[in-house]
Amino acid sequence: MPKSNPKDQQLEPFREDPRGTTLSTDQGVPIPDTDTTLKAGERGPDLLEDFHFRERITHFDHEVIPERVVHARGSAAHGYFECTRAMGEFTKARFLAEAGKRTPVFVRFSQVVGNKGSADTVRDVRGFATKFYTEDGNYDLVGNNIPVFFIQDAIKFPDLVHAIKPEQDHHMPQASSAHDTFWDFISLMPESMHMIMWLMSDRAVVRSYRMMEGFGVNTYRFVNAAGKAFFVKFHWKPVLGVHSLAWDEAQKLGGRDADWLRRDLWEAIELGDFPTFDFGVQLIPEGEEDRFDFDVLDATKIWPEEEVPVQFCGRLVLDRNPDNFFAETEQVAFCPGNLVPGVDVSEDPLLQGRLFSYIDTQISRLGGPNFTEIPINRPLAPVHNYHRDAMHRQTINTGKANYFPNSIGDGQPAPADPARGFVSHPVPVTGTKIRARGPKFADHFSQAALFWNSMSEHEKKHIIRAFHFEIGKVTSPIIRQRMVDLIGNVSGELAALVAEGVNCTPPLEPKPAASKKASPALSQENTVRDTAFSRRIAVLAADGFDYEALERIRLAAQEAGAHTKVVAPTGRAIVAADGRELAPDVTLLTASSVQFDATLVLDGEESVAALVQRGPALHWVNETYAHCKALGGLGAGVVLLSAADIPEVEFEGEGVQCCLGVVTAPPGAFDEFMAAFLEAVAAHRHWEREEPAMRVPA
Ligand code: HDE
Repeated sequence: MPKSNPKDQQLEPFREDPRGTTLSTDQGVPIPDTDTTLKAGERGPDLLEDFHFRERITHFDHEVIPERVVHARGSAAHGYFECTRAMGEFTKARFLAEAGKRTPVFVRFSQVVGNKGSADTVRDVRGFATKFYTEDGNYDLVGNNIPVFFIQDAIKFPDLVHAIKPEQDHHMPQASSAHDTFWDFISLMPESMHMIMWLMSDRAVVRSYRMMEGFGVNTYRFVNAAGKAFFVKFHWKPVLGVHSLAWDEAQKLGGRDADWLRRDLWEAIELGDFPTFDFGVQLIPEGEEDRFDFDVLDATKIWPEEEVPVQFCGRLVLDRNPDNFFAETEQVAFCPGNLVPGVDVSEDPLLQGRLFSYIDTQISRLGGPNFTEIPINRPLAPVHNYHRDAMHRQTINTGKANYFPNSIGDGQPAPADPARGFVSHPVPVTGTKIRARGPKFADHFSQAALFWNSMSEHEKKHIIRAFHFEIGKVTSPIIRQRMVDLIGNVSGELAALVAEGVNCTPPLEPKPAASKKASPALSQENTVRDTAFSRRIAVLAADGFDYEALERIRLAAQEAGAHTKVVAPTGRAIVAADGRELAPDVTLLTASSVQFDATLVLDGEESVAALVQRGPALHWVNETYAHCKALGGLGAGVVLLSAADIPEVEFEGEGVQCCLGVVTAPPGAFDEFMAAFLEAVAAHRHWEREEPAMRVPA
């Protein structure tokens, strides 16, 4: 374990290494027998005096704590944030003060809707919460992978969450928005329309936590040493690009490996493929916020990157898995109100409500106000104050002075020097007490249309299919029609296409598109698609495979940073054509194509002849094709592709053939084949294949 990270060093005394220790009770009494209860005679009954038995059962009975009311399912990692550009001009935050400065972090990624045990790959928003252990105390950036939110005002949050969670009578469906109560609520909440476009897009079906963006969503303030403030929006950009699963693949993964995102994060860190994100900010100087057609305080709006560029100033690297899921991932407590000097809140009404909610919920989830003393939540900065007592208090405050001002304790801890401490930015506040929002908050559709206009053709198709699936599952025709009518405010064309799939009438008088603008930064088509780093490649092989081909393929993949796994028909070692044996990594009995980014069928006539006889091998190839992933056939491997009726296979050509991510080559053309194949893997998906894929029975 790397211990150079100061947070790791702080956690060290709390870690227990069981090696060389003796079993004991919680009181430290050594216990020689932990398997048999103390009884009156061999056949019992048990004796109440058995304190070891009682202690074990009592502790077990109370092991479960409430799960988070939202974002219950998540996974986390330790790492560091490195400032890459000094930002003193905009903020006095010390973690951004000089290039090269490192700050330890703990990041928790999460699903929003499902329970703690729900599947990772459902259509949902993902949480992206970062705790920076800075020298000025903990700073939490509690964001999501979608830059806007469903509602403009936090007071609506309980309604939103009630509507999207399983329905109250039968508690179904789990971890899904595809049901009546959610769409009933949304169809009555026009302000949610922009967020809904993102939720129906590929952004909500992430391939990996390592391949999604993060956004602060709410608007905050940066404040520099001279007291000048800037409205700020925060961005995390994954260096591997923003990538998504195919919808059918996501659903199948929910059964094949419900821990898909959790496992991906864990394994990537164990393999040294450290998840890395660039950190950037969009800044609008205070006083200039009125020149935009959106209100900077409205969390249902983005600041288009073409209008307000993202300025990069840091890098996040996650390089250590937690030691204990409960102690760290479950007990970590974030709050958007955990701020450090240089970062302040704005008047965004969604943010204001969040400031109250997080600590409030943590008090009941973690059993009282002392959760800040739990090791993962402890700041690295020293803590001195007049908080006392309450459940589970760890600190032993000495002396008598538990109040301020005091003379008995020399007036200490004393208030910080304002130049060093946190001082709220002096925002002038005037106005009449009123329940209302600013006029620009009323524009609910132009940015929803901006998003739609910015999508590539295949992204648009995915959005339409997502609407068909989600609204199609709504049993009430009235709700379905109301949704179609609402979508009509974004784009008449989209509403008509949705109506077709859900048995509704297109809006009678289609409105013109709510905006004609587009923002290229919103399309995943424009993301990073030139690296096969950390991708998982399945290599199908059976007895008679070409060992040399395997070695060459592995080497080429390794050089590109990709990982290969040999998939054989069963767990038995397979024998190569030259007699060498190989233990497979996984088998057709245990694994599925959806657990890989690409599939390659190895050369070897006997091997391929054996695979052609197996339905699961044909299905594997078909499914890889249907999910638009790179598919390769080397030498005789092409025969399996042809047996699976893969439409793009070019059998007649000479040399390496590459068509829509299907790569074939004659025996021995390893280098050219792997160059083309890895390029196809790097492209992530070949969505152009979706129409032909409709013909493939996978
Ligand atoms: Fe949260 N949110 N939220 N949220 N949120 C919680 O706090 C809340 C919102 C986000 O990994 C809860 O400790 C309100 C936006 C993340 O532990 C709770 C509102 C964004 C996480 C809460 C919002 C988020 C939470 C539940 C509306 C993106 C998981 C457990 C105004 C910027 C953090 C907890 C982790 C968790 C309240 C909206 C992100 C109930 C009232 C917008 C990533 O306090």
